[in-house]
Amino acid sequence: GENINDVILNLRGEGGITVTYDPVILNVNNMELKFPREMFIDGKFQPSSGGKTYETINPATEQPICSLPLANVDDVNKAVRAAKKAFERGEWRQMSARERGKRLYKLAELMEEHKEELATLESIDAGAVYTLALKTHVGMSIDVWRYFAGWCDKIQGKTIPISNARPNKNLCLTVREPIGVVGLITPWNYPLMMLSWKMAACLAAGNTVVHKPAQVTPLTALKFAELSVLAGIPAGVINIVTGSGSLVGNRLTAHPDVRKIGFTGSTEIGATVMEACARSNIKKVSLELGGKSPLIIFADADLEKAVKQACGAVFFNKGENCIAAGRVFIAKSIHDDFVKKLVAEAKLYQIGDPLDRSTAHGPQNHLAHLNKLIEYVQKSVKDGAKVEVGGARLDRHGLFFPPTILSNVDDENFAASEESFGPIMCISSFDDDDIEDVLRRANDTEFGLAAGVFTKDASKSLRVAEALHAGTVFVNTYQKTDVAAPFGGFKQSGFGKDMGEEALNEYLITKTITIEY
Ligand code: TAP
Repeated sequence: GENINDVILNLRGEGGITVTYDPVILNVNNMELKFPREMFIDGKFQPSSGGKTYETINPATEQPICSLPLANVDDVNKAVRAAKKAFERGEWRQMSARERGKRLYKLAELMEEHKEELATLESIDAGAVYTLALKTHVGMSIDVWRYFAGWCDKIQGKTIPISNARPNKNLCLTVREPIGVVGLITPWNYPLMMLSWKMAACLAAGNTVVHKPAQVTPLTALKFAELSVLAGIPAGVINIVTGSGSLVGNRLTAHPDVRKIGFTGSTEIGATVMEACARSNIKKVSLELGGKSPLIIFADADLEKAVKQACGAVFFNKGENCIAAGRVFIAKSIHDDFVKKLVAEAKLYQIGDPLDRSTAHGPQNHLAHLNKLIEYVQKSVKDGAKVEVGGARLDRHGLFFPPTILSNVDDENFAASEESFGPIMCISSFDDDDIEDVLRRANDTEFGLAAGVFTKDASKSLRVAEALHAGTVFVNTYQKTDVAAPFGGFKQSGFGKDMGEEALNEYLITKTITIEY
């Protein structure tokens, strides 16, 4: 094209590394934003071999941002071949674990240097509020790369005392090895962060990867690919294939040379993914799936704090949040007053252009999702819920849906069990003195991602935390995840952890070596 631009950056002390691509150049958010518009295979940005493209839309303006390759099966095969070659014969496997860690640190540093661009991209592509994108979408992504960069040279096996084959002796040891080519499939709610949670652990363990970002939010993954070249990650180690789940995702899960799938998305697609992994070649798989996380507010809670945190627990990132509190249980004695306070708090969220520094609540991610939210409220009202605030699309340009509160959501209501994945609080009340009953209702879900409780009674909080069947339980806080703490669901919220030391296990295999001497 005419606007071919060579973006060149010199690695400190390591000479120049060049990455070449035909960029989209936008003047947005008081900066000139340059980013790749092609997918990334074997170290090169390239179109789909079939020539097909699709457009990604800015949800704040409903205008297309740029067109991108719609990959086909051949493209996926090519990416897997590149990843396989990089795994079996490339520099990546030969370099020391410490050197691998250095490159991942460098990558984190480059992400830090480019964080305003990454956050701006997340804002225009996913509708993320810019200030939140800086702190969470991009900030936590950088943290997770640093965290796992530090793990590279600390992945160790054991020496194990086994029975000797007398008169000889035996030495038994274990080696923790990478699995091989890993396929990563991620959703649209935190595009860069979901990539990072998985890929950082995956690469720290020494694997190579083919990643399929969500079709509606591919841009930060491509900018990330550019930075990975500058960080010295060898060609073929990271491949990003843009396209649909039914084609690209499906081919990845079925591919005979892919040995592990890390998936985040819905429970329904998760089941399809697990089945394809089983049928194709018994791939290892980890699944971070849907949630309907209960939050219990007891009458003895710090109510001012509980109001703020309950709103945050539901409305954070416009509710497009896997651990969003999907059901809020409020003690009867405080219910009416507490709901009033929640409504007042929900009305404070400043709705608007996600790039505006005073905005707290941006547009929903894409149109199909927004339409599901409208339907969700209608169904729930039909089942007896009362709309306390919000509930309908805003009459303005862009995909805006306000913080919404539904009360009187009884156990049979559609909204008591279905995830909305949007800014919709579903409130039920419970008898102050019947802890067993509210626990039974909180656990009466097929999901088990997160849960929360607010009470000043320390022993009650511990008893409740113990009884709640969820992978993450928050006490007198919510939404407090950290890159060093394992994260993942129970029941149909999936299995396998992201983050923390445990995440490494998802991307390692253990070899036992027994020696006689
Ligand atoms: P899904 O529809 O499940 O999509 C997730 C990813 O899977 C997308 O990249 C999608 O591609 C791809 N996909 C679709 N069909 C596939 C197939 N047959 N084989 C392989 N991949 C396929 O979920 P979503 O709507 O994007 O995300 C919302 C859901 O994700 C919610 O349920 C939410 O709770 C869950 N979620 C969970 C977590 C954690 S950590 N547990 C975090 C975030 C989100 P397309 O781009 O074509 O759709």
